[in-house]
Amino acid sequence: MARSQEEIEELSICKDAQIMIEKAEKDGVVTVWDRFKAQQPQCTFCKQGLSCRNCSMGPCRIVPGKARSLGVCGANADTIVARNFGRGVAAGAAAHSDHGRDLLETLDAVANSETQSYEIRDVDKLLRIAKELGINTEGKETLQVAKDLSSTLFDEFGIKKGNIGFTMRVPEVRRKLWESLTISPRGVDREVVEMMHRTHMGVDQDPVSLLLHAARVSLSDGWGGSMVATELSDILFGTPKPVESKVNLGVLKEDEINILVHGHSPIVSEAVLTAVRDKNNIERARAAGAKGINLAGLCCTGNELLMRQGIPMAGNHLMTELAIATGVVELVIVDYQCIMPGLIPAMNCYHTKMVTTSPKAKFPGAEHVEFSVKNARTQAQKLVEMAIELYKKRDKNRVLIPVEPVSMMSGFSNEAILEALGGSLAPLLDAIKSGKIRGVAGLVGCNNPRRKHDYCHVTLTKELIKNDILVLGTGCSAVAMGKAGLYMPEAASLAGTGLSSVCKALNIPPALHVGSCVDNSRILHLCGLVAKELGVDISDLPVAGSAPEWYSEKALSIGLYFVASGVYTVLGVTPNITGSKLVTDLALNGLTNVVGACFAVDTDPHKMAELMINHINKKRKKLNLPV
Ligand code: XCC
Repeated sequence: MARSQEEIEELSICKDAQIMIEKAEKDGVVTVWDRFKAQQPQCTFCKQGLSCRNCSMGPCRIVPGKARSLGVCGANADTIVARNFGRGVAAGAAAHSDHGRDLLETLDAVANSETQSYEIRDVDKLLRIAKELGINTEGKETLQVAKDLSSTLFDEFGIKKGNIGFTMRVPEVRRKLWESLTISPRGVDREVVEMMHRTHMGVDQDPVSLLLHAARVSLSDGWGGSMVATELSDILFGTPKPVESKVNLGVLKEDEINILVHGHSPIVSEAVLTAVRDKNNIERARAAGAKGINLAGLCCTGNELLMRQGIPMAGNHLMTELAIATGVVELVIVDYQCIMPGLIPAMNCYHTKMVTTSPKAKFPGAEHVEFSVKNARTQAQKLVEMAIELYKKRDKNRVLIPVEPVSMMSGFSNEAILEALGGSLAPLLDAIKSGKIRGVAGLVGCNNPRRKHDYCHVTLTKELIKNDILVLGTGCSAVAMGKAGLYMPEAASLAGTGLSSVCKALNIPPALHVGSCVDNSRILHLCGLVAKELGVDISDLPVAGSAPEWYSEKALSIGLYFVASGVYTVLGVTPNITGSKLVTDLALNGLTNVVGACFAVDTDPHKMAELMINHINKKRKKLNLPV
């Protein structure tokens, strides 16, 4: 039965989503909300983390305090919950870091002149990062430095000895704390493998020990794999600078060929962009009756293109099927992560084709055009030609572009923030000390059909900026803020007087788009820089993090590396750990005594804001700053 208008408004705060949910229903497209409904009621054992299928004596489902309080092997609820959580963190860290490794392989191929498809666009950053990691750059050719850097970073993935190089960005006091807890991150490959080992039947049964290792895994992602992904993406594709663009489904164009890139890595999307801008292809598109070729992004590969190239953003995670339902999308080109298999039946309702490009992520029903570092240019050309052919099949009677696009600013890398501040952190620190900016919040993560789409992201951001807290956004959270108009300097009118005066002086928005999910490493780095400048630990800073609508295992890793780095983090969706009081207490309280920060969970964005503001005030008081 079709949903009423009220029901649709309960699903999303976004006009484009609301209109398209209705059209999708009419067109017979099954969406994530339909499948979510069909899954109800969901398994309460799994929800609490109390089911285990790590071995074939099971699967087991634990009922604490009852006859079934132990699994067949004898593992109790605490062990099972901690093991499940640890495996989730490991999967998330692996996803980010394997993405980082793809960038590394690309840099290596460029360094060894094995590809014509990519180049080094930010040589200054290459030299800076190489020096930071102890590589001698004196008198060396650029490509030699790139070779040395790639060889150093390859070693770090599985590290031979010691800790990963970027941990030098952390204040010494925190590095020592990590050492004392034996959670200093070694290479991500090693940490993830060790987590899989520990969670095998009959290995680590101690929930505290498992959680500490989960923290170590996450740190090897945040200060390792993700940071490598960010820094190498900047070196290869350019370090982002402030740029204005557009966001929401209104960026799609009725009179042009529309190509969407979806996934995470910039390696494919940058190659597609080059082909889309090729004059001959634009001519071909015109010959096919279109005015041009329009490239737009979805999710994090969209964020990568938006940050560096100003390419418009069609939407975040829950908008991906709805984008197809506009009927104007010729091609969806995907790499990996967050691509719902539900896109395949959705595209089958239209002339749209989905093309997979990574050998790691194939989807039955999608065409596979495999990209490698060497063939990216030719494969991208093939895809653009495919889109031009598909345009001829578009059914003009089934087209609906639901709204006008909204303007947004993007491109706030740490380098760009420093430049906006006149080259040093001093103005930011002064503003924090005076209380004009009371603190900084990182708002990150996904959408989840458990929450009204974008409601928590937007409401929480508005509350924070109203209270003079500068918001840094990444991932799908950033897209939500962009759509709500919070990424334009004019949004300063929604901020408190202090933050608003800073924004007006610098002509920046009160919420800054700092990138994709791997770019949470930019936030970590900034925290490290500020803490070092102030001579304190990261856990002393008036900062907080939040993933208000998270769904993915990557978000688990992100949340945990923020906490393990000393950043209090509020989640808007409860992780599957409530089956263990011990693990839940540790996450929500106990971790503070261990790493100086913990998680909080609340589903109401107003209460989430209150928690974050109270935390920031507490930290300000401790630093003797006005509250
Ligand atoms: Fe995926 Fe990165 Fe989550 Fe969005 S925020 S749903 S992880 S695209 Ni990364």
